[in-house]
Amino acid sequence: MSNPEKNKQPDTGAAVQKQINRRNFISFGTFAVLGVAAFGGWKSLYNSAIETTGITGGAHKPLRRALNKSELFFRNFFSNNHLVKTYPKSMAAKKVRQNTSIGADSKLDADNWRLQVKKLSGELLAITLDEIKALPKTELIFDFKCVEGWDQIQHWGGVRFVDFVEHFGLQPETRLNYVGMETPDKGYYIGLDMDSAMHPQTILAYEMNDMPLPVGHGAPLRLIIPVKYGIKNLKRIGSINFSNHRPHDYWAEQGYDYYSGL
Ligand SMILES: Nc1nc2c(c(=O)[nH]1)N[C@H]1C(S)=C(S)[C@@H](COP(=O)(O)O)O[C@H]1N2
Ligand SMILES: [Mo]
Repeated sequence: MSNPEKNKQPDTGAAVQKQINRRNFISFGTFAVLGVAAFGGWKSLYNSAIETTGITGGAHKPLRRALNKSELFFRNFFSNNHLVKTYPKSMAAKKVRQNTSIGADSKLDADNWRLQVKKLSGELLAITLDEIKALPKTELIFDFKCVEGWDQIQHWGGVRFVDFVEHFGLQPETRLNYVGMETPDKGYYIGLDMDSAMHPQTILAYEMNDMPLPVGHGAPLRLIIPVKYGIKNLKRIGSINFSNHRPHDYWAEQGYDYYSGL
């Protein structure tokens, strides 16, 4: 059998060199073009406006746009039918980890505590803990996650936020895009997208391990929202408000992701 390759005239040295030169020229050219494009991209990002600090922490505008896009992406994927994994009670930690208590470390005035809710009508509700405890109780055992890198299976009890909303006639308020919550002294505050607040596993908790909530864990009432990192699980809730613009958020102001979803 004859091999056509074998019969081919070998290339002359000059022809090979010419081909190498041509390839070098093309690959160097491509490299140079990509390099200029990358530098241009970096430079326009570098020169782009820095967001005013406030709600989000001073990111360059194009980066913030990308972050907002990814937030929308996750929100679209996020569905209230997706439940966070739960565990048997026996797996819940007996020694529950405690983290910072900004806005919740002064002495608690339990007798005068009221949950203030601002309605769209302008009416201000002042709800007592007994009124909240009278609503159906939901228990939740899930893996609580802090952005600092730890997690722990914990057992909480309280009223589902959806049940709370329904009981106090806050349906019109939930047509807005955001919920804001603050400690009574306004030292710590969080903003939540409405879908996450209305998730069936979001609870206003007044119990931990079947006992009244200890002060260090947010007595008399704290938020437990398993679709978010710990930073959004506000301890010692003083007030709740609803709006179409993002409520201010303590850690977002420090540059953390506003959505902070899991
Ligand atoms: N009022 C208030 N709520 C807060 C915080 C805080 O500093 N102040 N820290 C948050 C953070 S970062 C975490 S991880 C959890 C910790 O809750 P724990 O102390 O019950 O473990 O509370 C969140 N809620
Ligand atoms: Mo945290």
